Amino acid sequence: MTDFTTSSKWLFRNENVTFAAINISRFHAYKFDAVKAVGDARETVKALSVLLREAGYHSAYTTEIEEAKKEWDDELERLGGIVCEGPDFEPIIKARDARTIPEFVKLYGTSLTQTAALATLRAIMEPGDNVVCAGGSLPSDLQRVWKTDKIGGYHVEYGYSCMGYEIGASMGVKMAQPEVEEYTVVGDAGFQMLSSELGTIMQERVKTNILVFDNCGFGCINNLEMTHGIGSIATEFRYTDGKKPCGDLIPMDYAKIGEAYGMKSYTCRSVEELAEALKDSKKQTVACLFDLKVLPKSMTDGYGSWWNVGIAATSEKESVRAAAAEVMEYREQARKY
Ligand SMILES: Cc1ncc(C[n+]2csc(CCOP(=O)(O)OP(=O)(O)O)c2C)c(N)n1
Ligand SMILES: [Mg+2]
Repeated sequence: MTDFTTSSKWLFRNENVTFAAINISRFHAYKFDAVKAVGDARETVKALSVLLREAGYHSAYTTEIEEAKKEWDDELERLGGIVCEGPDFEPIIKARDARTIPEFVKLYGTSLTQTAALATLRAIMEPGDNVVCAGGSLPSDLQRVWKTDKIGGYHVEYGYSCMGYEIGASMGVKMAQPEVEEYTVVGDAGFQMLSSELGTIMQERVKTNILVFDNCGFGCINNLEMTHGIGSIATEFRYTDGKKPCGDLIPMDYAKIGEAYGMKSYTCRSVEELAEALKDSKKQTVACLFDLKVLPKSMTDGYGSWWNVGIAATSEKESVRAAAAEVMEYREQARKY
C-alpha cells in the first residue's frame, strides 16, 4: 500500500470496503485500517485457504480479474506500439512547451517513445534477467507496464527514488547474479548525477547494460510543474540567455561518455535500432551503454491517478493558486490512514 499504488491514499475510498492485509511487518499491516495478518505471505495464504475452505467460503468474483487483465494487456500493447511519426507527433502528455517536440525530432531525427522503448526491452530480455531503476518518470512507468517473472527480478528504488542510485546499483545487482543479464533504465538527468560510477564498473569488469533515456530534461518534474500551474521553468536542458534556460535544447551524446570509459555504446533512435543494439549487446563481454533518444512527454500518464504533491498555497499566479486549491480538495477526499 505505497504512495504510488494507492494514489496517495486517494484511490481506495469506498467506505463499504474493508482491507485484509498480509505483511511481515506489523507496522505496514496496519495500513488502510486493515484486518491484518502478520506473517510470511505464502504461509499465511496457505493457512487462510484452509480456514476459508472449512468455512465454506466462495469468492463472488467470476471473470472480472481475467477481463481486467485482458483489458490491461491490450493497453500495454497499445503503449508499446506508439511511434513518433514526425514533428507533428502528439505525445501522451499534453502539458508541454509547444516548441519541444518539433525541436527534439529535428535535433535527433528520432521516432522512439519511452513506452515503446520499455516494451522493446522487455520483449528482448530473457526470462530471469534483472531490471534496475530509481528516479524520474521511469519508476512510475515501470510500475504500470513492467511484467516481472521472478522474485528479485525488479530492482527499483521506491524508498526515495534517489537519482544517481542506478549505475552503482546496476553493478551490485550484476555482482549478485552474474549468470543473468542486468538492464538498468535511467533518465538523462539521473545519469548525469552519478555517471562517474561507470569507472567502477569498468574497474571491476562487470558486464552491465545501461539504458539512458535521453528526453532532454527532468521530464517528470516538467510534467509536475506544468500541471500545477507553474509553467515550464528550468526543467528542460536548454541554453540560457545568461539568466534563464529559455534557448534551444542542448544536444548531448551519452554514447560518447560510454565510449570514453571503454564501454560498448549504441545510439538508438527507433525501435528497430534499439532491438538490434540489445541483440548485439548480448554477445558483448564488456559493459554496454545505450543512448536512447526518447521523445519528451512520451511516458505514461493518467488512468485516474492522483499524487499528493506539495505546492505553494499563496502565489501571485492565479494558476498556482487554483492548483493549490485542487490539491487541498483531493487531500480532503483522501483517506487519512
Ligand atoms: C537525488 C535526487 N534529487 C532530486 C530528485 C527529485 N527528482 C525526481 S525525478 C527528477 C528528474 C528526473 O529526470 P530524469 O532522470 O531525466 O528522468 P525523466 O523524468 O526525464 O524520465 C528529480 C529532480 C530525486 N528523485 N533524487
Ligand atoms: Mg530526462
